[in-house]
Amino acid sequence: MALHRSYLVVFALISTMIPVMTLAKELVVGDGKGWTINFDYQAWAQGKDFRVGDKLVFNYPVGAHTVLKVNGTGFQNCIKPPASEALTSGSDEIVLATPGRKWYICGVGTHCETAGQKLFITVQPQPSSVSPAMAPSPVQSNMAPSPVQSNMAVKDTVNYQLFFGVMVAVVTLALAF
Ligand SMILES: *[C@@H]1O[C@H](CO)[C@@H](O)[C@H](O)[C@H]1NC(C)=O
Ligand SMILES: [Cu+2]
Repeated sequence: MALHRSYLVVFALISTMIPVMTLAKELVVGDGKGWTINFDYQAWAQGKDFRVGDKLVFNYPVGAHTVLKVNGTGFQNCIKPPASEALTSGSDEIVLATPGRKWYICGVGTHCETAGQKLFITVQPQPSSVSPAMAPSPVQSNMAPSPVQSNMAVKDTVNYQLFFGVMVAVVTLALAF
């Protein structure tokens, strides 16, 4: 019985962590194809949910490609920043730290211009219900209602996940003792 109980306690602890664990995910750019030429990265990004805290992984043979973060103009016209800014490890990881539009291009040859090796994504904010200090405070202003509304919806979802995890934990602990 003691062993059985400790299993339940572990399960309860894991349950409370599930919502936190689902908050960040790893996205392999191009999936199995990786970071390469003649691949439609806009189609790949289509419908995917990019959130602050998520991680992009660019996989490619070392030397074949690089990853450069650029702005919208750089993306449009394939303007390469200095080579010293390039990621070159062949398994480059980028944690999406801020919301908004992000652009990445390859710095090798004319891969960006002629082979479409460029990625554009929009990162959504990831409101955290764990640290209320980070949540947007209700401000009485003339802000457009739509972004506020969508933020609230995301926050509600996260709150629900956390609530569900805590409920499972409480019920499990109640059964254990
Ligand atoms: C975009 O980046 C280029 C350099 O790659 C820079 O010259 C330009 O000023 C930047 N544009 C904006 C709007 O920041
Ligand atoms: Cu390339």
